[in-house]
Amino acid sequence: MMKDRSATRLSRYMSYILRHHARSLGLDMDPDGSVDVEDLLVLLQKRFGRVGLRDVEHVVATSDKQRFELIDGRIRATYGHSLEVTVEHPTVVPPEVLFHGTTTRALDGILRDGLKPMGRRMVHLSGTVDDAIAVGRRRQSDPVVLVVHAGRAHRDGVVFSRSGRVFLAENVPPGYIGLLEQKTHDGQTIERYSEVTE
Ligand code: HQG
Repeated sequence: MMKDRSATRLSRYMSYILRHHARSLGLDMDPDGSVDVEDLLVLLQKRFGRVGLRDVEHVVATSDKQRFELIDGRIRATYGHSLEVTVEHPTVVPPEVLFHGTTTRALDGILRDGLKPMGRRMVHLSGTVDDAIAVGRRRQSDPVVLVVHAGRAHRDGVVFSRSGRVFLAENVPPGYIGLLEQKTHDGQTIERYSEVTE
């Protein structure tokens, strides 16, 4: 079986292809974002040498965020696309609060314009502070964590859907976004939501 590190490298490259570059790399991608897994394997083998269907199946089955779906020989990324694809996710009544990990640099824009999909098709939100911190750490070691008042947004008509443990929305207006402050007190982590007021 593959080592975790190889599985992560394979998973990252699969995400890169299936979310962003399938078409420019010459893969025949359906409108639902799926490609023939054998065609994907050819690209993976070009990059990594010996990679087989079992390795891809391993990555799909062990992806902590259920990043891929492999059905009847066709594989697609479940979220995160910049490519124009239609992945139907069930709409959900979201938890009262969701979280979003981001950078200090992005903060002004987000508080002014709300959360926008930027380079992707959807805004991605986390169900836990830990997940949001992990998302933010891709860009900044001490990331900013935002609280999204998803329950209130949903009641006001913002549509949320869900892909595994990732929550999705087309955008989140600034009125539903606050800052999370995390403080450690006597060894315990205390979370406090603070609304951002001008
Ligand atoms: C920011 C990974 C300025 C937003 C992650 C983020 C996630 C704004 C960046 C998933 C803005 C976009 C997606 C505004 C949003 N002004 N900046 N109005 N609105 N932004 O990578 O959420 O692990 O497209 O805060 O874990 O970081 O690869 O989105 O910093 O789940 O499966 O613009 O991708 O999933 O960055 O990441 P991204 P994201 P995987």
